[in-house]
Amino acid sequence: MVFEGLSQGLRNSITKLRRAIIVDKRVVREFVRDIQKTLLAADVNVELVLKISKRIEERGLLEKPPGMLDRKENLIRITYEELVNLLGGGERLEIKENYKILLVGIQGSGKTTTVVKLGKFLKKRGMNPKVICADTFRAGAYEQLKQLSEEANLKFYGNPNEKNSLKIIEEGIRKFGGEGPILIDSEGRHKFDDEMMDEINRIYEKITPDLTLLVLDSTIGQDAGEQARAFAEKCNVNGVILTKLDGSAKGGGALSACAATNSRVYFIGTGEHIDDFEEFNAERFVSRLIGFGDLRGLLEKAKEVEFDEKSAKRFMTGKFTLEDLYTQIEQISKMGSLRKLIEMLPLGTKIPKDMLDIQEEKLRIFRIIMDSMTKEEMQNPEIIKRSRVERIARGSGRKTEEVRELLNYYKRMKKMMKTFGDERRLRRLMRRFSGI
Ligand SMILES: Nc1nc2c(ncn2[C@@H]2O[C@H](COP(=O)(O)OP(=O)(O)OP(=O)(O)O)[C@@H](O)[C@H]2O)c(=O)[nH]1
Ligand SMILES: [Mg+2]
Repeated sequence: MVFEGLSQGLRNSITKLRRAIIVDKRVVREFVRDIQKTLLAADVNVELVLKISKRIEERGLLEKPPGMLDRKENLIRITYEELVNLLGGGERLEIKENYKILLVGIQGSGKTTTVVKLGKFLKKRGMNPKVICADTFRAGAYEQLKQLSEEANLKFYGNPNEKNSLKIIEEGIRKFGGEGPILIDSEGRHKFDDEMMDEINRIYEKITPDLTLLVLDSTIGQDAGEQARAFAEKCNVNGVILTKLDGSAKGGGALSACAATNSRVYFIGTGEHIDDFEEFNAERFVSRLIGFGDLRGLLEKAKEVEFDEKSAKRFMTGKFTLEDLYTQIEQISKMGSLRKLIEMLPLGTKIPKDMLDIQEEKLRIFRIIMDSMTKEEMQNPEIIKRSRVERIARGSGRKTEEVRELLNYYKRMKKMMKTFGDERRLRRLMRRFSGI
């Protein structure tokens, strides 16, 4: 698997963290130190490692966990977010049917292979990509691309007798009639030099590609950043394709260095075969490193408690009816316990203990009782006097005492809501619930 070391290191740190009994400064620091070691081993630049570990530590110690997360889980969430940032976010590259796409890069970086991989990828997406060989420099370039294109079932154009690459491209575009994304393989040079850049620029000006993608060999590690920057200065690079991530222990270095120089990596090559290619998305990638199943549950949990603003407002301004109580009980049963909900409110401690400990079973009974009430009773519980209590008890098959218990519970809840129902607190509460 690609990035075995990085993935294993991260997973080990998380397992260790999960075993800790409490999350204090010491535990957070140790966790961060573990992450540092893992990132350094994956060739991530020291400065970047220090920056990200500082952020994880600060946020881990300061931030209140959103939603239903505990502090450990929140630390994992923060680590995930910071790693996604480190590796370059999660944007997708838009490729349209009529695009001309030029691939550039130094010799041996994997351009020719990648042209075909990208072509096959787009074909799987239902497009009809065409390939042009504009490399007139490398002996055998024409044959190599022609053969690979046949293997991938892609239409191909090239001319081994023509030395002018621009002429070949123009002829190819004419032949394909501007239909389907056209992928153009360009020539590499021995090293990154001005002559090659001028050549690329010359082609660029004439054919005005819709996208110019830089192919970078990830085995150069952190130097990928420098190379990406140099190319970006000379020509209009729209994004990066990182190759050879399979054979490299330096993938983390290459990926993070690209992100640090604002060169977005959109695709990665993960092997010699034409199917060893995938779209790169930092969010998905980091999820996979950490263990996707684990993380998805955790991120969902962070968002789980989302009250709709309107009902929260009513709830906090004292306009609290049995209908609101009903919704609230539904929320609670979704979340497990009232205590958990209340603990997340900024005023949890003010609530009498016996109200927190109300049993789920009791809430279930309350719900059954309310199902026997009329809409009017739900909206104006004050009208529920003795005869109505008896009718509701009969209708719901419960005791009259239980109906009274519900009404008492409702009154206490309403009173309590009123006491902390000012706007500022409400806003704070809303922020807390939306996890911002
Ligand atoms: N393991 C691995 N090998 C790759 C990958 N991408 C390309 N290669 C290999 O890298 C070598 C060079 O690939 P090419 O596609 O010919 O590179 P190029 O940039 O077109 O080279 P020039 O045309 O000479 O500039 C070939 O042996 C490919 O099989 C990859 O993702 N993983
Ligand atoms: Mg080539």
